Amino acid sequence: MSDILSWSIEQVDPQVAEIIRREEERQQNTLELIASENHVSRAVRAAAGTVFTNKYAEGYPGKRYYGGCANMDGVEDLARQRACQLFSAEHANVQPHSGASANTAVYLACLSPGDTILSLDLAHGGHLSHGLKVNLSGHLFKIVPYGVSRTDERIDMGEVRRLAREHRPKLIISGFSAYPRTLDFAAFAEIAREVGARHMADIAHIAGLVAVGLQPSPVPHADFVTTTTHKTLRGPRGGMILCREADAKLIDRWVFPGTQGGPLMHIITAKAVAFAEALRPDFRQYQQHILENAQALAEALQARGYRLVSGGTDNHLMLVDLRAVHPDLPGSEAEKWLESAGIIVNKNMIPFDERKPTQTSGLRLGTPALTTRGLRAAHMATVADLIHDVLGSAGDESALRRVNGRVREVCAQFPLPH
Ligand code: DSN
Repeated sequence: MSDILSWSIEQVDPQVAEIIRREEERQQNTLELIASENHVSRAVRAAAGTVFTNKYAEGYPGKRYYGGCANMDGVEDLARQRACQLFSAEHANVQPHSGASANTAVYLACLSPGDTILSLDLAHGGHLSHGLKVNLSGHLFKIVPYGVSRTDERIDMGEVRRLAREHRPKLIISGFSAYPRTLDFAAFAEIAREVGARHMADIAHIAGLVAVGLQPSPVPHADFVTTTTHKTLRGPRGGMILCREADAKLIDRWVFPGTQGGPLMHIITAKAVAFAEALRPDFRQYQQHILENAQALAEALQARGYRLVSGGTDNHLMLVDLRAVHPDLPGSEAEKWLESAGIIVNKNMIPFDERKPTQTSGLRLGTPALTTRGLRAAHMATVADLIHDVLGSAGDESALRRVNGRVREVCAQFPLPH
């Protein structure tokens, strides 16, 4: 056996080893407020680094295209069963490589090119895989967007119904990438039934909250439920589809061979472990803390003069309209200043934004990752102060350095779980 096979990353590739070391240090020393990110447990990370990466397993448990798949079947069955238990679903496909892949498989399962999809406007919190022109969804299908109302910045179900009646979509999507309010999945389902459309709920952001019952579940209402596994659910980076038994074969076929080849079995192994973690009682407590932290952070920011889109949040994320406090500061600039101080966020369009998507008037903030590292509601005033000080710094380097010192103190107080 060649020696290199047992070398460490440091020995084989010092350059990559050094970048990994820097990334570990970055994650340890920054406050992660990107609403779609999280820090996985040691067990999930270990599972993703197992020998399951070596194996091809096209097909599904009991029906594989290659030999040697007994353990692949074992772990994929566990992942599927646990996913079904977690979400009270009839069928789970755990093979999608990502949320976008999961969505694509659903589109191809129930639409033909040229068919109409009704989905939340990207500029109002929708996701690129729900119909962006340069994404497969917008390229293959006709997209009719619904938005939030100007008055309360919430999705207006009357408007969704009106658009559905007018455009007769084949698929209605409920779900978002940046929307702070609870969705009425039953109302979406009722509209879909009325116009003869199928209904897909994309719960990528709120999956963890849904799993423990702190956000309503679309599973009883939607034909297809898609999600990623790495946001509030705190598993490895990947996707999943839940559906009824009646659609199981169709969905499975459109994941493999329809849109994917060999499944990433090491990631499916890590999904199984993450689902085991999510089935434990302490996961509900974790989700409860995410919500409490989001409420506390929202209130602390409002107390410092910031306007939140729709006036607050029901979930793990909030959209900060910077204009109330800093009318001349675009989100793009704010994001950079915050990063220099060790606070990681993303710029985000706010509904009816007058700035370009590359600039924006808003920031999206979320609490799943801070909650994982142990911050609680009482610490959110400090986080709001740090953000407020950066945004009021005019980008002054010494002010940003000072905030960074305080950020590092908080990070040291709440080390990452591994
Ligand atoms: N990029 C993810 C998000 O931030 O919401 C969605 O894919």
